[in-house]
Amino acid sequence: MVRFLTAGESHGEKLTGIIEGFPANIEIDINRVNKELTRRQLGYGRSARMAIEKDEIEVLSGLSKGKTTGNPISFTIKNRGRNIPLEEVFKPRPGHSDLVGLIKYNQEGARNILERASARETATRVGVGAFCKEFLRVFNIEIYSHVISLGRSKSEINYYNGLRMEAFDLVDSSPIRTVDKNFEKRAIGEIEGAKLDGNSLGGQVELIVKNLPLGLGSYVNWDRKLDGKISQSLMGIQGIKAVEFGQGTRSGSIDGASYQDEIFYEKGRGFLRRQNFAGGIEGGMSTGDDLVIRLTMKPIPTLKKGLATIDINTKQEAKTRYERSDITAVPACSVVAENVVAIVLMDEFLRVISGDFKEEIVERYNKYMEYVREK
Ligand code: EPS
Repeated sequence: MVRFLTAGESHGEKLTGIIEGFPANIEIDINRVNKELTRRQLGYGRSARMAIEKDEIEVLSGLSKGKTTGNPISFTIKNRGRNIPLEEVFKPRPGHSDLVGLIKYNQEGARNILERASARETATRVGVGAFCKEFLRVFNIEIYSHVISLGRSKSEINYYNGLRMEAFDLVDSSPIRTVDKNFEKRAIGEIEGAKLDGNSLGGQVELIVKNLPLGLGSYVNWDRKLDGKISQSLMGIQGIKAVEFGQGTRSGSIDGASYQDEIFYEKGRGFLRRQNFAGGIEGGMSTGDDLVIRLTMKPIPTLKKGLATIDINTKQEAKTRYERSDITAVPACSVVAENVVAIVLMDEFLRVISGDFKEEIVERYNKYMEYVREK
């Protein structure tokens, strides 16, 4: 339904995104799209590169008078931080794509590999996702994210423990994207420590999606399951090592009677659950409850203190080279995750409630929601 492609290199001239399958007549607020790009650039512990970049969309096609036309949307984002000497890289960094990439593509060094493997590319995917968020807004579908652990520091507050959605207004102004001030202080301390040590940190992000209609995805074949599709999009973010839904990895240690979200019915409200351990997905389909997703990012592989590697020309032991890097990108990953999930949700929405232009989709959505309520 919705296809997209990104192109561009971390220190190339521009990044490019193309989206196809976007219905016509959807209002696009470019300021809001650009705000997503700015949100991705924030966060404590990012590199000096973020002070150089000021990511902004330049739309080349697909919009007219602030609305989509049904034509493919194409846009670019300028790379301002491209004027550094781009030396060839002969000492591959463990944990990055350097070594495997240069062998796989038969390159003399890792430069061409890291230019594309870089998480700079996520600026483009956030651009694509930001357009999709504009579509989801029409149906009141909201995507929230916050950081729930960073390094060894863990937040006391998560979806299953004390989170109040009203508090989310504060997440964007927190340097590590949390409402838990105590955790924020500990995490910043840990980032400072890693900085002094020339080290880096990973962490965990929690995503919550509100007002998703029941029935996106399907159980009928493995490749139509909503959780599978969301997982692939999240695993596609650089550095992600785990994705889980609802109680996720804790599910195996909760007994069956406590674990299942039992079914109740109230006149006027329809079917309902009193807990949401499944995280809003049963049988690969959205239940209509909140979608609850967690993802884990490994620590950044570019370290000031260096790591053991081998010079690919001399085959001698060496230390990795360092210019600049993020100490952590977990807060940025939180924003990236919101936007890549928006792409999948829009696509899956259109598979259930389709249409070529806004007005017909809205009409079909209203009918579908009425059917679900009355079933
Ligand atoms: C990245 C390395 C750093 C990060 C970059 C991702 O860039 P540079 O090599 O220019 O210092 O800042 O992230 C971004 C530029 C961005 O926009 O997120 C890497 O190797 O993955």
